[in-house]
Amino acid sequence: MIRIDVITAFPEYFRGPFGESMIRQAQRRVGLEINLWDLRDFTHDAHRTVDDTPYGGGAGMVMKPEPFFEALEYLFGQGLPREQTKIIYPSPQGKVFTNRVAQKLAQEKSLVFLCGHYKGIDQRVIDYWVDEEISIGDYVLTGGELATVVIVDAVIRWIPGVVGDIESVKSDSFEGDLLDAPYYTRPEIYRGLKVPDVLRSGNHQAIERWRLEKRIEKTRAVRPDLYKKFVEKNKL
Ligand code: 6GU
Repeated sequence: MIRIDVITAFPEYFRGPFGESMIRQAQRRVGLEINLWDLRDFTHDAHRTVDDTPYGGGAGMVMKPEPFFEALEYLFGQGLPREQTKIIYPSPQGKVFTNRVAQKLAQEKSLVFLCGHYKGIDQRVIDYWVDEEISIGDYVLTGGELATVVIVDAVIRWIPGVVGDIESVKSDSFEGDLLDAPYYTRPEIYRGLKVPDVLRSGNHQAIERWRLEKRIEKTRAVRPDLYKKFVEKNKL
C-alpha cells in the first residue's frame, strides 16, 4: 500500500493522466491512494499568490516558501507520518531518475511531490523539507507537474499487482543494462513485411537467444553508455 500526495498550483493538470490507464488501475487494484493538494489553498492573499521576484535580481519568478510550508504542516498535522514519508522535489537540479530509483521509491509507504514552476521553489523549502531532488533528464520543462506524472507512472509499475505479470516489468528495457527486444503480432505478413521466422519456430531456446542478440545489437547502436555497462558487468 502506497500513498502519494502531490502539492501543486495546477491540480487540474493531473486529472487526465491520473484518471487513466495504469494509474487508475493501480488505484483500484492495489489500493494506491493519490491526493492532489492545491498550493493556492495555502495562501492568504486575495490573489492567492504563489510566486515572487528573486532576491539578487534576474529574470523569472520564484515560488514562495510559505504555501509549501503550510501545506506540508497541514498534511503531517492530519496524521501522515513524516518519518515514513519521502518528500520529492522534481527539478532539473536533481539526481537523474532511473528505473532503479523508481523501483526503490515503490517500496516507500508515502511519497509527497512538490511541484515547482518558473525558476523553482525557494531554497529554504528544499533545505528544510525535501528528501530527494530528482530530475527526469537533461532538458528543462516549464513545471514539475509533468515530471511528477512521469515519476509516479514509472514508480507504480513496480508495485506488485499493478502490471498483471511482474515478469513483464522485469524484462522491459534497462533490466540487465539492455534495451528491450523488438516485438511483433499478427498478421504474419503485412504489406509484404514478414515477422522473423525464429519467432514462429516454437524453439524457445532459439527465441531467447535471438531476443538477447537483438537487445545487445540495439543497445550498442543507440546507447553506447548502457552498452559499456553491460559489457563490463558481464565481463565480455
Ligand atoms: Cl523534474 N522539472 C522540470 N521543471 N524540468 C525538468 C525536470 C524536472 N527534469 C528534467 N527537466
